[in-house]
Amino acid sequence: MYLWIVVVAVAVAAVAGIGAYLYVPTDNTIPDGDVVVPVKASRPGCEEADRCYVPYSIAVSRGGQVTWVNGDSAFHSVTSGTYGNQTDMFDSGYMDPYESYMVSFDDAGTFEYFCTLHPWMAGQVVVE
Ligand SMILES: [Cu+2]
Repeated sequence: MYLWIVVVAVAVAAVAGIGAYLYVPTDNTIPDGDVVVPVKASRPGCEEADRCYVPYSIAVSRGGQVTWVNGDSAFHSVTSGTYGNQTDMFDSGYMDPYESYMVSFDDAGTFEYFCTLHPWMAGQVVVE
């Protein structure tokens, strides 16, 4: 079984009503994810086709979870808000290759997110 490591989940959950978890794989397998950071997302250009996070937009029901996986060989983050306007809803911190990050969403709405390392990387979660 995979071992989930809780990262600031309690603090984040208390503030925003969500849970967030960073998963560090114990071997070289890429874990399953709903949204994947594809190879070469660290280079500008992926935003031209909205493919810095795949899929760019993902829909979940209230109370649902989204899992991101870093499938690239560079560090990336999954951080709420937009570049220059970060919010405190969730932040994976630096994700190593093959690490995954899970956030549960309790409130409806459209939530933008981005990568703190690569300003062109953006995506969104639509909670219905
Ligand atoms: Cu990035």
